[in-house]
Amino acid sequence: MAIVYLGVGSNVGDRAANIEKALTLIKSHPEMEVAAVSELIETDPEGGPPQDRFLNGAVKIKTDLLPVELLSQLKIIERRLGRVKAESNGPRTMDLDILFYDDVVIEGKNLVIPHPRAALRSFVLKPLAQIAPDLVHPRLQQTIKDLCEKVLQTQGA
Ligand code: PH2
Ligand code: MG
Ligand code: MG
Repeated sequence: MAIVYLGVGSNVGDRAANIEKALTLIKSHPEMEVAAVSELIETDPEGGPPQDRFLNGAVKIKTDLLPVELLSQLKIIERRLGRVKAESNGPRTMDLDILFYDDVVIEGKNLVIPHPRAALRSFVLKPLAQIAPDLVHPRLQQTIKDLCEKVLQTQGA
């Protein structure tokens, strides 16, 4: 089974309820097992147009789905929660991102793992550091705890 870390985010509608529903759908999926869930944190939007604040969290799952299969299942869950295709980095009811999939490195057209901006974003690293401080970023060879400390030092967040 692969160990996968997901980033969850929402900044449209009832953000906490959206994330609860996403977690329920992930938990009830026959090929995903939830192993840990971080606290949800409120974060300022990074990039994109002016928009409301996000609730962000991180989830550890176990799965036998391949990375592309997992991506398409997560997109189905995003759509079930009302996600519509919108501008890049714009507001969204639900965003489910694959951050890490074991220590796999993939540079596909539609899927890049580790998530290309995971190591730069405090809204990803802070919740992830709660559930996986010692996880080593397979490209950067640094732990989530160290990456998180660096980002918080430079961003003062
Ligand atoms: N997601 C984005 C763009 N900006 N900012 C915050 N704080 N949280 C997010 O989840 C987020 C973002 C695109 O996926
Ligand atoms: Mg995202
Ligand atoms: Mg996404």
